[in-house]
Amino acid sequence: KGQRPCVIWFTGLSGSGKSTLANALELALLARNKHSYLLDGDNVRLGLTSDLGFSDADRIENIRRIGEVSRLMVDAGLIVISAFISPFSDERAIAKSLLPKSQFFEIFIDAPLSVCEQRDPKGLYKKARAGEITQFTGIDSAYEVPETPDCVIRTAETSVTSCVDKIIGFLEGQGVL
Ligand code: GGZ
Repeated sequence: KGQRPCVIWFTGLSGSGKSTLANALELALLARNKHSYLLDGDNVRLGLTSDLGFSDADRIENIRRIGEVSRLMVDAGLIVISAFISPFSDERAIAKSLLPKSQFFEIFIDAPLSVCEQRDPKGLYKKARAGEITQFTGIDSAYEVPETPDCVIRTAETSVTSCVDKIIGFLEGQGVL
């Protein structure tokens, strides 16, 4: 298939909409006959990084492995959608450094913490506030806001469809689609 393999790297808080948008984007790419693969907690943290938790060191190693796997998948010709909090700028930069500029796009899935906390789809913020979970991103673990993302998607004020349209438009602008 004629496609430019690349990594579409989502970063954002828990509840910001990464998984929702990643799944919707995957469908939109499929509709365009693009061969993509979605890396997310469901298929990575259960296997490749199942030995890791949520300490800073474990997150760093989690993202390091995901960056390497993303590069391998790009070598295999895929469009990779990577959807992890990836809270630290340094590790995002390392993942980016593994590929040419034209094949790695950092997309900041941006929603205020208050909105993410209100959404709380898994009740994790509630548990974090109650102290039942520690080292929770945004509560007692850091999230370093991307300073130079390639694209910013604000999910608090935008529908899923419009968010996906914006990402598709961005990828078209980059010549990926
Ligand atoms: C953050 C946690 C934590 C802690 C469990 N902090 O919203 P979710 O539930 O479905 O997605 C979150 C996911 C974060 O895993 P990542 O691999 O994306 O994190 S990182 O990039 O920082 O390595 C959340 C759940 O796991 N979860 N405990 N303490 N999120």
